[in-house]
Amino acid sequence: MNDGLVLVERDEPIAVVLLNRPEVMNALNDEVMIALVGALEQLDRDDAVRCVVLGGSERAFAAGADIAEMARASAIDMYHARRAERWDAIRKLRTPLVAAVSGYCLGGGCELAMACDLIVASETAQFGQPETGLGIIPGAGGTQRLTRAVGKAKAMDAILTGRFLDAHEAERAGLVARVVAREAWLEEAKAVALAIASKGPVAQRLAKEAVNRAFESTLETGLDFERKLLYLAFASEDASEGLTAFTEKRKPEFEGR
Ligand code: CO8
Repeated sequence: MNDGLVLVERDEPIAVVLLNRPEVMNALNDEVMIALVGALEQLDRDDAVRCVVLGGSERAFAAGADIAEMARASAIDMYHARRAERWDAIRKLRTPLVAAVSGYCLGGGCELAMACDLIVASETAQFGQPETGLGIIPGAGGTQRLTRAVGKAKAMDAILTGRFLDAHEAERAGLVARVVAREAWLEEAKAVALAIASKGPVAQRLAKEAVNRAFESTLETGLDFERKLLYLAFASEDASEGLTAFTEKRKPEFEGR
């Protein structure tokens, strides 16, 4: 059980997971991360859930790792806390993950949003990696994922000066997929999740894997990987159903097989 630190609502074919530590702007302490990863892994194993929305509150997606917790920690405490394993677990999820970001999305919060497959941001969203102001650096992918998303110039600006990117700048820079109205941040993210959930589930998982591989391989290796996953997709019942349904001018009924 997670003591309400993470709220999970299943509304098949999607599920919504909300961080719930409002008194500290959803700061990510160990308890929250354990509860979050547990909830996400459970949903990931559930075939009825085809896309997950991960959000915070209107005021903050998450204002970073818990600074009070880190202030008490030694380097060896950090090492023993096995935090990296939790972040690796998020990276290994197969189910598409949509970050619904409203308000502050900072430090580990920004890293968490970037660990999702795409970000839907309220016009109120503020993205930042302010760690150097605390005398540390991003440690859950901020220097790597932000740089890949927005390029060196903007990443250096954000990480070295601590400047926040608002939702529109983040969208222009390639960090955010869509900017939506303040009051619609969660509903729009759910609509995106439903659109994702309406496609072939096996194909969605393979496509996610293929896109992520683009960051870790040469073009030739990536193209080869994509082709192999396409052949794998052809072996699925979903592919037979999707292709046949088109020729029969009807909506496909995917089973995720
Ligand atoms: N950790 C703990 N508590 C926090 C955090 C945080 N990250 N952010 C906000 N809070 C708390 C505040 O202390 C305050 O508590 P209290 O009411 O008891 O004083 C409450 O939330 C409300 O915050 P503010 O009063 O500061 O609200 P403001 O509206 O004035 O400011 C800000 C909002 C701008 C978000 C401000 O709170 C802020 O700057 N927060 C810190 C942002 C930050 O530096 N984040 C980076 C943290 S470091 C990090 O994330 C490293 C990741 C490494 C991951 C490694 C994994 C292996």
